[in-house]
Amino acid sequence: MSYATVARQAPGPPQRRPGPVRVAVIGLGRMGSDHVRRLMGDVGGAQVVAACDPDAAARERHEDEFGIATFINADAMLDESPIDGVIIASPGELHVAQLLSCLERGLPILCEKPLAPTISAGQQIIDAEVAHGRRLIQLGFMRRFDDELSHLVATVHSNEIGDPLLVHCVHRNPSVRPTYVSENSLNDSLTHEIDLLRWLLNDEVVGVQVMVPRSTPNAPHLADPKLILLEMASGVIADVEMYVNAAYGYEVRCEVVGSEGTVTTAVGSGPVLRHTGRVGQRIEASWAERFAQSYRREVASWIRGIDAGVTAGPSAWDGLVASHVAAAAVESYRSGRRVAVDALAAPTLYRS
Ligand code: ISE
Repeated sequence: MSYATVARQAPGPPQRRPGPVRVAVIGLGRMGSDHVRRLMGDVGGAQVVAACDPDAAARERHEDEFGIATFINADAMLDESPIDGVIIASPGELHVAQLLSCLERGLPILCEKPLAPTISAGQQIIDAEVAHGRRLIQLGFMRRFDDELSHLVATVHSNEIGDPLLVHCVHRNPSVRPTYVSENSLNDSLTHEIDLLRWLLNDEVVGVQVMVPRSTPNAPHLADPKLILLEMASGVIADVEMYVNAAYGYEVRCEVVGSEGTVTTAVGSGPVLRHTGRVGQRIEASWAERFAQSYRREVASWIRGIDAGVTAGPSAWDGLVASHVAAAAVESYRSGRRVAVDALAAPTLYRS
């Protein structure tokens, strides 16, 4: 399903009062705080009116800097605040209860990945949204709003390179948090590539195999890097290098090999410098920097959707499928074997 897919409208959304879209943010860690800043800054037409987080210092910082009402508890915030939409940026294991609370109240939600910590929990969310009758959840796969990747996808969709045959992906982080475990590069980071492949190829993953080469001394407790082979239903094969302690910077690259040509995302950004016998370009230091514009567009499009009474962008279903494939990747990593990925049947609500 493409990110431009608009939800089936049944029944219509409640009428919104005129004025800026009033947003509540659940979770004031790095992601939540960045969203507050974006909404109070250059994303127009919105205002963060409430936020919640168990951490007192985070609440105080946001009260002082932005003058927003803060709460410890998400349900208390949802009960007491006049809001038009909610951003969920809390740890993944809290998403189910928070998403269900928002769905019960009929509130549009922008939820950071993962949708839920387990597939059965994710299915609960899908069931609740389907029972509601119209989409309310946009999942935070911000790459779908990235210029560079959108051009690559548009080139493939325009058939300019013929039939896609192979895809090569690179996903490198300079380093990761100390609590990161080996599986996280699959059940967290790799979900971006899984979603990219589904968007790019309009196709589903049917098999996955994770290979682990010699590991980097930069993180001796982790199996890092990893090489992941993803087989698509059409026969296209994608390889993904996941390397989360690459040290030098943050990089996401993709090349599609087609029957009539190839298309590749640009390397680095900004001007190309030639100096002292070298040629070079800047590499971003983090995902927040690399995808800053994508996050802005993602949030701006979500706000426009609330204004227009539609939910578009990557769906809860996209989130569930990405987690389902990622779970198969974890199984392959642990067993050392190729794992077949069962097809999931999308409810009508999510079919374009
Ligand atoms: C990390 O897991 C994320 O969630 C970020 O969205 C992504 O850009 C980063 O590369 C991942 O490692």
